[in-house]
Amino acid sequence: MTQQLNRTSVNPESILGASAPDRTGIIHFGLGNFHRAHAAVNTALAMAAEPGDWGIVGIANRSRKVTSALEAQDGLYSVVTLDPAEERVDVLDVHRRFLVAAEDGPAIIEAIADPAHRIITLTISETGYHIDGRTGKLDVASSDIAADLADPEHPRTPLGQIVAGLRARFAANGEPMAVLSCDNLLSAGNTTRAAVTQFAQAAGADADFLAWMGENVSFPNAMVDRIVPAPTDGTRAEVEEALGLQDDAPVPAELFSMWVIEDKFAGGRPKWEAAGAIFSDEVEKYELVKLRLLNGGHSLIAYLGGLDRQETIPDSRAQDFIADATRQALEVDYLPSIDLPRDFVPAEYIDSLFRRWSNTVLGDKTARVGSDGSTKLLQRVPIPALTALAKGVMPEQLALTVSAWICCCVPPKGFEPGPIADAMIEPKAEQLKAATADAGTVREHVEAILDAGVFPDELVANQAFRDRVVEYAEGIVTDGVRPTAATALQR
Ligand code: CS2
Repeated sequence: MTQQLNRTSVNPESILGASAPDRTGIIHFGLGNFHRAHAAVNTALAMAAEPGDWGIVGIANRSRKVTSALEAQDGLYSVVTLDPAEERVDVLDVHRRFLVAAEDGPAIIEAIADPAHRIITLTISETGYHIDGRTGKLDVASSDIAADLADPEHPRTPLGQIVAGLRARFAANGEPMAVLSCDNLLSAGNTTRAAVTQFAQAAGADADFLAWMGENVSFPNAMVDRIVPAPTDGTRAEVEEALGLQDDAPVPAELFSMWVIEDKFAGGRPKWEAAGAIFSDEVEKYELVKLRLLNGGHSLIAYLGGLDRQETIPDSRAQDFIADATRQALEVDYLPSIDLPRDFVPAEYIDSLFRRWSNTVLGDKTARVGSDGSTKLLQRVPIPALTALAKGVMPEQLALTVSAWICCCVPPKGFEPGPIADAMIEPKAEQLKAATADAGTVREHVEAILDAGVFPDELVANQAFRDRVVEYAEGIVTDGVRPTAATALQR
């Protein structure tokens, strides 16, 4: 029988970075694949370069599945780097304790109050911030947030737990702290600060606490980037082949990794630059480049690919009609909306994206990228679309992105988008299905979705844009995705 990966079975030479000291300095919300292949790797490497008390307390959202697997392996797991030119397996040893947000509220609040902890990092996905698409503010009516606001001392959401934890910290010692979002958000730090502050205000926090938070809790902006698919049986097999060990929590990832961070850490930080992270005063520009070109392009590839029944992103991107639509989306619709960082060469960046999207060894799934569309598109589409519309230009590929998302994830009655689209998870599916219950035609269906509060009013009030989204959805339903994409391309 193959031995389990743990501290005694693994060869120390395959451990990435030095083993962290037992003391923890970072509390991380969202123990998913992305965190484990990105910030965790950077932290392990940073500690190898400069030892420090930066072990991580890892908090899973709901289930004990990952935390139990990691606990059984002394917190160790492997990252399998899958690149056409290189494949490698590294073992990470940087998490020191595991909790589950839905169940361990008191322990999480206590951990945030503990002055040993100086940074909170977040990968809770766009959905975890509960942003109201219409107003851009915290959606206090969403059921999870409303439940936490009704009982703010026993919160179950990351936002509620951060606020309760910071209030306890203020009361206990008032030590400074940084809250670092590692999600694909516009101005990630500012957005997180706004969500945390709005939650605190709605929960009745007093002015002294809010003033302390304003001065002592920093929210650095950051751009994060690494394509990390969900693990498969193949990932486990790679680990077993490379290490001769069984790993029940491995993570596959591409070779590319990038992290651009604003250097605003009120309580100190690991030497992340030793791992390749870039500290920059142009973070917001990098965030836009990545959010619009990579993530915006990714969404279009996923929805066109889903409708074309392509299982993976490289298979989708290999279809000429998808590559052409994506290139036009990037060059014509997204690029003009971005104030570029110094020395940034868009053509090189776009070429590198097409290379990364072609990684067949990685085999990223179309359904992964297509999931959570309502909350992802809110970050990617509205501002560039409004920027183009203000110049009198119709952002054809952005309209097509929205139409293709609707056809995949909340399909009009009688339209079968196929198994790939069916596998995409849409967090607002119930709400959107209810909103479209009375729709008879594709136009009525699409308009009901546009009016359901996913996007800002200013965008959905634009009649020309609405008409285009309707037209492309009608085209997809009647003629199919390929002729419809051809129409959009020729305009
Ligand atoms: C993707 C991202 O899920 C998505 O929509 O665009 O997960 C993407 O793979 C990462 O942001 C890459 O850094």
